[in-house]
Amino acid sequence: MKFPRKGIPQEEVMRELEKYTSKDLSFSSGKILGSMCTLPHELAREVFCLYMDRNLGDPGLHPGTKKIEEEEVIEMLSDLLHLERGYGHVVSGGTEANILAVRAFRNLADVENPELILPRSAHFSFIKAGEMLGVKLVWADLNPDYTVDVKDVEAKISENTIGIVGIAGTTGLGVVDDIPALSDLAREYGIPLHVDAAFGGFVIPFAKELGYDLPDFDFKLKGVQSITIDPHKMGMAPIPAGGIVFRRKKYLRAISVLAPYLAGGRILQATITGTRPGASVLAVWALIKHLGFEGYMKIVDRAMRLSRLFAEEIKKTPGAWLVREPMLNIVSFKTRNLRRVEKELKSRGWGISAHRGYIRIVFMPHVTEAMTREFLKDLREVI
Ligand code: 0PR
Repeated sequence: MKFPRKGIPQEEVMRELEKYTSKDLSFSSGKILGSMCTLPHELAREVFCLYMDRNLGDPGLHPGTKKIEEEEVIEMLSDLLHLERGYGHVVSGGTEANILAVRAFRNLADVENPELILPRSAHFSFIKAGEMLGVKLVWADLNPDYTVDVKDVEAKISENTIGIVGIAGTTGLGVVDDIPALSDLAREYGIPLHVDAAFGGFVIPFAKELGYDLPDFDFKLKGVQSITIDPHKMGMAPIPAGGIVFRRKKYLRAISVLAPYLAGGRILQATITGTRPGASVLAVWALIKHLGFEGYMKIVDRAMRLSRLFAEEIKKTPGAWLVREPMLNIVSFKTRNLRRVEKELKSRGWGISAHRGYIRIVFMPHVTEAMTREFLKDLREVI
């Protein structure tokens, strides 16, 4: 398409847009079952639209928004993760958060051939981190229950190891690694541990309080030096809103560069992106203030119950079986003739994928019991 010489009226632009976006699945369609995102909470949408001009790349212009990020959002996230004072940012997503953690570990380690040990179940954002930062990825094997094999992690530690990664809510299965054991290992060898709780960060604290038996995963464990926790997943915030929290300021300092000419004077910037949305920070702040721990507990309670209900139904479905019992609100299953089943379900409008060798259903806040039953009906018919 050519860059238009003359513009067209707004209404016409909107009509054209509608033509394209009507092809998208929306979270209110009742059909999206495989996504880790959801329809953002209405308060967050309102705040996001109101403040979309705020730029945290130049915090001197927006000191109020900066204060909310530094002193309130990061503090509230730290508190949720059992840390009195944390250091970090609301970033573009889990990918940037993971990259920042690896970058901090690499810069502080000062070894010539840096290596990062991570579970085979780790998200592909670490592949980007490894490539961009010149860090070799050393993959640790998984146990039969899909948690990382801590003995294999230990066997792979070398003098080049700059850090270890544990996952609290894997992308495919929602599995939480044995983070307490990884933390002990990290302390024993004097290596920092990063926990990727991009998904689990807004699930596990609430699920534990509800009585679900899940391992500790956060700063309560002394070996944990950084955590990725994404508000734009189970936090119900608008995209983009990832989160990175470090235990100590030295990690943030290790990735800061000088931006000498901005409105705030000579400032240090640790994020990958320069210009970045203050609206994301304000939306996250508003949501946490509005929902509180109890509000998130209700959301997680519903999601966890629905996951268990679905898992039990899968067990009763001939030709389908669970990959493993769910730990969080993600249920993954295999079927006979998986490819054909996937194709047929998609042709019935379901937003799912089977690219990992199984179908992953993520019980996000927009997923209802009626949707789940509708899907089960289709699944049984298709199988
Ligand atoms: N860490 C973990 C454990 C993740 O699952 C993800 C994303 C990331 C990091 C990276 O986060 P960002 O995508 O925010 O950078 N996991 C989702 C996935 O791969 C991302 C996603 C979200 C995919 C919504 C599809 C979708 O519709 O499943």
